[in-house]
Formats: sequence, structure tokens, C-alpha cells
Amino acid sequence: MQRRDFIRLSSAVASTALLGPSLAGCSQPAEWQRLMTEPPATETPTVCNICFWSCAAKVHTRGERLWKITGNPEDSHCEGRLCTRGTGGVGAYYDPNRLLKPLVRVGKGADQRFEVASWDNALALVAERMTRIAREHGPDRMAALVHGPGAAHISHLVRAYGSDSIAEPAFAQCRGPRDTGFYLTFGQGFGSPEQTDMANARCIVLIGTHIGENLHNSQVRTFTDGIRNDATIIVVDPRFSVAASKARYWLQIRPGTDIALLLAWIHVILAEQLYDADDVSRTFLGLDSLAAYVAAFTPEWAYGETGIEPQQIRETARTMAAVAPATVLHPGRHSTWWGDDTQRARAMAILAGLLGIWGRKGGYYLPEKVALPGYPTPAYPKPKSSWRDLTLPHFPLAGAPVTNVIMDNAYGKDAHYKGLFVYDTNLPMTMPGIRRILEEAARSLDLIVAVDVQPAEITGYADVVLPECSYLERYDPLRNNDEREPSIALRAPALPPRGESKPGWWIAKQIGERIGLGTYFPWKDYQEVIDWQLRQVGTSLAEMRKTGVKIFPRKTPIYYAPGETPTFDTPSGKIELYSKTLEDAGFDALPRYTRPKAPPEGFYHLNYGRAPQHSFSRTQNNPVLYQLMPENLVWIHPTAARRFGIRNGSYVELVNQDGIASNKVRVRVTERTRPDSVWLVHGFGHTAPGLFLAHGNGADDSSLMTRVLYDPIMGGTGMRGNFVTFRKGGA
Ligand SMILES: Nc1nc2c(c(=O)[nH]1)N[C@H]1C(S)=C(S)[C@@H](COP(=O)(O)OP(=O)(O)OC[C@H]3O[C@@H](n4cnc5c(=O)[nH]c(N)nc54)[C@H](O)[C@@H]3O)O[C@H]1N2
Ligand SMILES: Nc1nc2c(c(=O)[nH]1)N[C@H]1C(S)=C(S)[C@@H](COP(=O)(O)OP(=O)(O)OC[C@H]3O[C@@H](n4cnc5c(=O)[nH]c(N)nc54)[C@H](O)[C@@H]3O)O[C@H]1N2
Ligand code: SF4
Ligand SMILES: [Mo]
Repeated sequence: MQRRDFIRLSSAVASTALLGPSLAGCSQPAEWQRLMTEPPATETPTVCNICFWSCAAKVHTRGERLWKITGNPEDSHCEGRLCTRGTGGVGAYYDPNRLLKPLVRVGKGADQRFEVASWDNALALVAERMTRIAREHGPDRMAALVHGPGAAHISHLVRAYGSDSIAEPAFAQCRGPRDTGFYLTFGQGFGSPEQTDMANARCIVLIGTHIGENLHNSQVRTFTDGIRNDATIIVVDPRFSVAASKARYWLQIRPGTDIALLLAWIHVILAEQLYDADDVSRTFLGLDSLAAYVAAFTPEWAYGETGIEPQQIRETARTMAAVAPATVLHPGRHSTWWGDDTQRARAMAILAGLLGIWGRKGGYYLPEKVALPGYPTPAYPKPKSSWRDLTLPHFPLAGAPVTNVIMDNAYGKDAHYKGLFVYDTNLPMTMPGIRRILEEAARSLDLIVAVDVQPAEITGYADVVLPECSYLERYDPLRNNDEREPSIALRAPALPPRGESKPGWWIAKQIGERIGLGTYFPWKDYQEVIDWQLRQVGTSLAEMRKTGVKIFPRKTPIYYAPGETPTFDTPSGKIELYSKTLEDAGFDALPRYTRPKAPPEGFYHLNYGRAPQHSFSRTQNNPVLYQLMPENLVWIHPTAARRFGIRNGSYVELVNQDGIASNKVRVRVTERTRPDSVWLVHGFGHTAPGLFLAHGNGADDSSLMTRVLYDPIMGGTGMRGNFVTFRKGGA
């Protein structure tokens, strides 16, 4: 892809909006003409929910037809533009396979057969089982696995009921190790959006972090701004990613050896004294120990581990130090890779500390959010047991509930948890190795509820499936993220819910009232909650329905003042290069490098990630995005293709180290993957029979991840330690 194409990514996809109505059954051009001209268009503000970057948008409708979705020009976060997927949100509304009625499982055990139920009956069943669990075992024995902004409704219900076991895959399958590593070093993690000041950077370092394929809208644009401003781009990736194609330095690292590279970079910066000496004495804890520790980790040593030439390691270290603090060392996002992920994040945080980029222009800015009060409801009861009781003995520094710990305690007759709520997360494709556990859970738990918009894999395991309407048909909690310019954004319904689908807030309130928790839902509807909140910050629902976004002036500076000595929220108040907290918990106080397992003879690293057209496993059945990318391809290096006699465009099955085979998947032979690795876009290979478009297309990376590398510090599920070989098959 040319650089110009890359910059234009988001405008090039505007045309995808045109596909939506045609898929909804319009016969062009007469029907199209009609749709374009009458009745007059209405605009309703929303916040995109196709991924969690939360861009503010406008939904354009004509009567009860959805026309298109465009970026909200008032939004400083998305700068008025949506990405491919956000524009394709039209397909989330028109998806012919949407869940439109509640379902109750009639199959026994793990049998996935369902009957349509009325809302009354479905809610009564949930209420009856929740009441029984509370009476017989205690409400703390109910857990919830949730994701996305709407999760707040279910979390509120479950907390009011008396449980704090509420986990998101955003921790143990995504950002957890990164945030833990930075938290241990700086006393603070990263939020979403990440506070990288790429537009002002002179040097940008990406470790993995495949921006451009990872299509977090404004992040792609600030990265592009950095490129346009001639920042030096350094990309560390075993694969020739889109970002690598923009880089001055592409370091094609041997998979899993990043800590070695980071230690060598730190070695060079300390050995050549490339850091700000003033900063070092004032703000660092443990510099001497660090210097002694990294003395042995020379670029020559790292070359043996990473395959990156010593001269390149020196040159890149000098480059990032020369322009610091205007250097963005991107902290990454999906960081559950090799099991030593918190330590990799620590190594990155230490390097960021030495470069002095925290709170500096061109490095990491200091984010701010709006002080938006919550709607007053009674205090939650204190749970009899907490998620911490089950988690900390295994993962002592887990700062948030861990999905896998909950699931490990949610199957079998003697399981701690007796009931499970699942909202907006498709566990079978999200948590490696979970299908067997879910089958057991479906047999043994008193209740599994899934709230979803489509008959995704997870719904097959539920006793009760509750159909939520799409984000285009509902109110949700206001967007209020920590970012550059504090702002709030409104998601309001642009269309009535299709079928009998209902908003999450309604579902939570209905269940709450049926189990005696009505006082936690003292409002008539969610408009009332939002309007109350908005009035506390000087606006109202009526005003926000017009604008969609309100930007607030910052109350604190975005960067530290020159010469300022900040205090960090660590035990010492300093940047902790040496972590006593880790040491006291029995871990390495300085990041240790462990050589990853190499693939066995005839096997290849299973590498995976994103494509710009899709989000996780949630968009493959979206008719608009399906058209843009109906299946994933497995990238195979020409040497491997030759060895196995595999042709470009043919189909193969991937078979992992434990003999587990994937669906058939089409081959792309390319030098963009390393000779020792294959590449697969996550989210394909759906098995749910109700997803007519997505079912059976491409291969599911999760199903091949039978070897999980747990992070002993915080419980993350490292996914990169799996290997595959090929079985020829298919047409
Ligand atoms: N289009 C789209 N964009 C998305 C999403 C989506 O679903 N769709 N999801 C969003 C979310 S929640 C997340 S968390 C992010 C995920 O996106 P990222 O945070 O960017 O994910 P990573 O795993 O860091 O990046 C994958 C890259 O790491 C490389 N890699 C593999 N192994 C190694 C290794 O050992 N070392 C190094 N240095 N690199 C390696 C791969 O080749 C690949 O290019 O994307 C976000 N953006
Ligand atoms: N193998 C593998 N596993 C991964 C990753 C990977 O790259 N490979 N990536 C990891 C990362 S970084 C992340 S963040 C997680 C993401 O993991 P998840 O959050 O589980 O993401 P999805 O797979 O999109 O599943 C979303 C589910 O919510 C449903 N849904 C969509 N919209 C709505 C809605 O408006 N309301 C409700 N109630 N439901 C809705 C969808 O139908 C789907 O069932 O996955 C992690 N797991
Ligand atoms: S990045 Fe794209 S999919 Fe994600 S919220 Fe923004 S427009 Fe929607
Ligand atoms: Mo993620």
C-alpha cells in the first residue's frame, strides 16, 4: 500500500455506506432514488459501538430507514470521521440474523437447542434462578463477564445483587499486562485512548502495535500526522505490517524476544549516557541496580536472541534518545502475548522513564476527563466473598478481575460460581481454550444468561438468551474518556428497536425489579439518568440531542511545566525502575528475558491480529463488512509454501501442536510474514449456525490456541505460544 492510500483509508471507505440499504432489500436505482430524496433526513447523535474507540457519530435516517452514519464534526476525539467499520455500522442494524426475540434453552446439558420465549417468561426465569442462587449459595456466587460501554448496566445489576466478580476480556485478554507494567513503574496505566502524543512526536516506536490494520480511528490519523511531520518511525514486528511499510527502521524481530531488544536499548542508553541527567537524579528509583543489571545485555548479546543487527539496535536507541522527550514509545494495547507480558511492559516503561517522555510534548500527554457525577442510587452491599479471594493467591498483582479465573471457578458441581451473566463478549472466540469449560458450565451452573445482538457462539451455551437492540436503537452511558480534550458524547436511539429487542438498561432494570432491587433503578427510563447527569455539568439531554458532543476546557495542564519534578503514584513517589512491589510478591524486580520456545520441525509460529475491515469476532456477519472481507487468509512464507507444495489461493487446514485442526482457509503466499511464522486475522471461522454469512468462513485463531502462556503476575492469557503446520484440503 502506498503512503497516500494509507492516509486516505477513512475517506476511501465512505462509499461502503452505500452498500447498506442495497443489502436491506432495495432494488436500485428506483428504490435508491426514493430513499435519497424522501422523506427528509433526520440526524441523531450516537457513539459508534463497532469497536471500543468510541467515535461520536451522526445517524442519518429517512423515516424508519437507516441511510448512513457519519462522523460527528464536533468530536475532538474522532475529528469528525469514522473508520471503515464505523461507516459499516449500517449493517449492524440491517443484519438479517439479528436476535429479535428472547430464547430459552430446551436442550439438556450442553445441547444447544432453544425455544422462543416471551420477555415475561424469560425474565421470570432469570429472576427465579437468581433468587435461588442468592438464597442457597449467596449472591457473591454469581459472576458477570462483560465488555463495552453498555456493560455498565449489567455491572450495576450484579453489584446491587451482591457480587463484585465482574470481569472484562479487556484485562486478561488485552490490556492487562501493559497497564500492570506501567502501573508498577509510573503508578498509572494507560486508558483508552492511549495518551500518545504522536502528532507532535519526532520519533515513534511501535512494538507489535500494527496501526493501520489496528484501525483505531484517530490513532491512525495522529500516527499519520507524525509521519507527515517527518518523525522517525521505528517498527518492531516479525511481520511486514502496514506500519512497517511506513518505517525508517523495520526491525524484523524473532517472535517473542522483545524483552531482549528492550534490555539492549536500555543498555545503550545507560552506557552512552543518552538520558537527561537532571531527571535521573530527581525522579528515578533504582538506577544503579538497573545499570548493573543491564551491563551484560549488550546489542551483540541481543543480536543472538532477536536476530537484529547490533548496529541497528545502537542506531535506533540513539535516534529515540536524540529527540526525546518528543519520542512516543507506544505502550501497545493487545499485550497478552508470551506470558512474560507484564515484564515486557515493565521493560517498555523503564525505557520510557529513561527517555523522560511521561507528561511531555511529543511523548505521553497527561489526559483528563469530565467530572461527571453518577446518578444517585443506594450503596452496593459488600459481597461476602470478592473476586480477589479467588484471584490473588494465583496472580498476586492482578489489579482487576480476571476472566479466566472466574471461568476456572464456574464449572462442575462444586464450582464457586453458580450463575453467570455474559454481556457483549463472545467468550468462545475471545478466551483461548474456553469451549470445554463452557460446555461443562452449561451442564452444571444454575444459570447462564447471554445478552447479545446476534446468535454468536456464546449464546449457544446460555440457558436464557436476551436480545439487545443495536447501539443505533438505544441510549447508553455517556462517553467520558480520559483524553486530550475532555468531552462527553451521547448515544441516542435513531430508530425504534427491531423486533422485540430491548436496550441493556431496560433489561437490567426489569431483572432488578423482579428480584427486589427496584431501589437501585429509581428512574423511569435511561433518558432520565442521562439528563440528570448532563444537568450537573451545565447541559441537558435536549441540548446534547442536537450536538451529540460537548467539549469542556481542561482544568489541568496537558504537559508538565519545564523543570517541574512530578510526583508519581508509586510507593516511592518516583519512577520505579527497580520494583520492590514485584520483588515482595516473589517476582523479578527488573525484567527478566526468557527465550521463547522455537517451533518444532515443520511447524510455524501462529501469529494473529487485525484487519481494517473487521472488529474482533463481532462484524463477520455484518452484511456491509462481510462484503469488504468475507474470509481471512493465512499468510505463508514462500519457503514454507514450497516445502509443503502449497499454492497461492489454495485452501489448507492448519493443525496445531496438539493436533487440533482449523476450518479450511485460503492461502496467501507472501514474504511479508517471516519464514518461521504464519499470520491470521482474528475473528473468522465462526461455528454458530445462526450466523448465515460468517458461518464456516476462514479459520479461527482461538481454536488453535490450546497452549496458553499465563502471566504469573496478573493472570493474562498469553496467546502467541502456539504452532501450526498444514494439511492440504478443500477446493
Ligand atoms: N480493525 C480493527 N482495529 C482494531 C481492533 C479490531 O478488532 N479491528 N481491535 C482493537 C483492540 S481492542 C486492540 S487490543 C488492538 C489490537 O492491536 P495491537 O495492539 O496493535 O495488537 P498487537 O498484538 O500489538 O499487534 C499485532 C502485531 O504484532 C506483531 N507481533 C507478533 N508477534 C510479535 C512479537 O513477538 N514481537 C513483536 N514486536 N511483534 C509481534 C504481529 O505481526 C502484528 O503485526 O486493535 C484495536 N484496533
Ligand atoms: N484468539 C484471539 N483472542 C482474542 C484476541 C485475538 O486477537 N485473538 N483479541 C483479544 C482482545 S484484544 C480483545 S479486546 C477481546 C475482545 O473480545 P470480545 O469483547 O469478546 O469481542 P467480540 O469477539 O467482538 O465479541 C463481542 C460479542 O458481543 C456481541 N455484541 C456486539 N454488539 C453488541 C451490543 O451492542 N450489545 C450486546 N449485548 N452485545 C453485542 C457480539 O455479537 C459478540 O458476541 O478479544 C481478545 N481475544
Ligand atoms: S475506530 Fe471505527 S469502529 Fe471503532 S469506534 Fe471509531 S469509527 Fe467505530
Ligand atoms: Mo483489545
